[in-house]
Amino acid sequence: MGRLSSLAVILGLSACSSGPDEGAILTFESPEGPISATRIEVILANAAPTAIADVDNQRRAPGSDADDAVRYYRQRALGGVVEGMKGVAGFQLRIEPDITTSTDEEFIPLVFVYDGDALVGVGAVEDALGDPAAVQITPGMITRYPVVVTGVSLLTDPAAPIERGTARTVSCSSSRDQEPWRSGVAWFPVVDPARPEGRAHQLRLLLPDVSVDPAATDASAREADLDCDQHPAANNDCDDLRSAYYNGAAESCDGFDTNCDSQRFIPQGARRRTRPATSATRPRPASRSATTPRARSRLARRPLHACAAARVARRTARSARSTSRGARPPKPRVRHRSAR
Ligand SMILES: [Ca+2]
Ligand SMILES: [Ca+2]
Ligand SMILES: [Ca+2]
Repeated sequence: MGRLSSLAVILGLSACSSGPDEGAILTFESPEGPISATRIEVILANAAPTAIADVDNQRRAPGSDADDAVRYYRQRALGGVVEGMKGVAGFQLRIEPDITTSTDEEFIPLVFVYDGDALVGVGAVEDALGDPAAVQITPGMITRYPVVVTGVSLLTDPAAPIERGTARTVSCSSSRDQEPWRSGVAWFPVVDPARPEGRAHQLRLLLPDVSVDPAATDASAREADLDCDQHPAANNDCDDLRSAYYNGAAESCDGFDTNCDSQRFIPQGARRRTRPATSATRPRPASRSATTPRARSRLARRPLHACAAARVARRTARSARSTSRGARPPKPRVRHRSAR
């Protein structure tokens, strides 16, 4: 059985305060197939209901109409790092309690699996719906749980959408001079073939703000503001993975909904309007060539550079789920109008 390499670092749990017969024993499974791993990072999230936030309609990517239901977790205590294994299937570790650090007896362990420096898997003890569940870590008790590890590929392009089986780390920096610090991780587990309706949430873990306190190990008090744009995801940020997007941001004619109002401004060509001229408004012809039917037709077709607004037909996660169950999808409504 593996044991967390440094309990003092991991949970803030003290090895000397606990005996070998207490704590939570986690046994790793990788049902999709073997996942090679050289390092496992365990982070213990706060299991209190008030520390977990569900946010619907988080946009998947800047140019995307799709959005996801997202569940936020907050780190409660440092987990730790186990190194030196060759794979995750069958691996076991024990998390010991340390009442000198935390009196909590429930945590949600979130597991990040690395092969070298590359994040290759994520894992959790899953509830009946496939979402991360809590484990009991109580002095004087042994508890046992399976950890289901699924493969992920780490996205390096900030604009890339988080699809199933992908993950992204989000860094923040308060100023140009400050080194970016790891604000959190976002990932979307693959679908479980045995429970196609399960694992319905994209998952996000908020880590402690070490720009404020370098020794912080508890993110329980952080707002659900993963991208540190000062706009919490629940009510002011349709894209909490990218700091350029939030309610009130300046909108550009770039095709992206920067200010989260579901409207995008798209550069596109527009045709000149021709109105029937009256005798009073009809201009005198400048030349004979401009008055020919062919010249008037060419003038009408000449495109103008314009910015048109299109209301984005946002597809909620709920409607996406009902669609996947066979319901008729809502008819998209897209309106166009010329910019003034
Ligand atoms: Ca935000
Ligand atoms: Ca944002
Ligand atoms: Ca907009």
